[in-house]
Amino acid sequence: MLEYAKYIAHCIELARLGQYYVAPNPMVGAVLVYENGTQEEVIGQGWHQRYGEAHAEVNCFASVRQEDEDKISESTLFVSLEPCSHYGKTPPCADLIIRKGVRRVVVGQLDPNPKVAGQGVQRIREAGIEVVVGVMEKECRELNKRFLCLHEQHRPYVILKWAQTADGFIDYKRTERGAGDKGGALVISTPLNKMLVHRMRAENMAIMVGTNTAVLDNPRLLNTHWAGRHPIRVVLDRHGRIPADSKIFSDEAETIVYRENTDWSFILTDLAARGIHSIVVEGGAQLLTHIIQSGVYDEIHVEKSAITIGDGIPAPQLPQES
Ligand code: AOF
Ligand code: ZN
Repeated sequence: MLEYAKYIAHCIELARLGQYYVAPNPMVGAVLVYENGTQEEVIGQGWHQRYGEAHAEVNCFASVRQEDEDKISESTLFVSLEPCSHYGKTPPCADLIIRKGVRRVVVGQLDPNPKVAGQGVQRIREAGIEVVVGVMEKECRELNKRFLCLHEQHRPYVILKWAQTADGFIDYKRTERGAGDKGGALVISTPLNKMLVHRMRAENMAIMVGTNTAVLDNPRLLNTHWAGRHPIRVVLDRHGRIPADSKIFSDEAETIVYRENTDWSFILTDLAARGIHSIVVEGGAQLLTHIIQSGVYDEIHVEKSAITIGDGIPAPQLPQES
């Protein structure tokens, strides 16, 4: 008897190999296991490697050696997400699975994408193949929390992130770009944390700052210290205060500017319509506070430093535990 959870856990590991390259698609892994009496043998494995390219199941079947082809009909396909049933950038995985004629399919969780949403499983069952759904579902959901948020809540997954001093400030009080009274933005993050911040930029599709941060800090908001892509930059500029030569408009990455409507729920709806499944908000205090008060966010990450500065811009208040 195959231990389903063990193989779905393996699918999740494979899926993660696509982490920085598949957004806004989900990360998906697949394993094909041949069972013969008490013996079990992995005869194929694959994962979704890059947006627009082959799905996990396709790569899994393609990895099967010629001499193992005959074993497919006695094998179980494990896949961390429901196989698709639609013609997208690739043909339906459900049809491929039926054609390959596996004995059983074990699925981590259903795909909430309305183009799939249970139809993949239904089609495979209708072809007479046993389908088991919901193995390691919690772990599969955690893996694709951003993709799930986009399809289930119709907005990107939101992470709020800032660094603060031991006495609760996020920056000096400054009124103009660059040299303030202490010579520019306060550096709170350690080099290690800077790297982790860039990893966060790689893990999420977009990064956002408010007008003051864009004007005073003149940040680039790129991912230069981790693998993967640059995030899409999002900035508010209601009063046209951000100079056109600001680094945020550099051509290394796309930038979305909200000018008229800067309402948080409008922005989330608009980002979702653009297929953006996740966003990190990096400041400043005013924007972070506004979002915390709106209640529409998923995670808050605060880096607390040992330094003190005595006076400055107070860090946002964390929401009260309820
Ligand atoms: C699968 N296996 O490995 C992935 C799936 O544009 P396409 O054709 O790549 O389709 C993208 C959609 O397919 C995506 O939104 C999600 O619903 C599903 N992803 N499905 O069977 C996979 N990555
Ligand atoms: Zn597919």
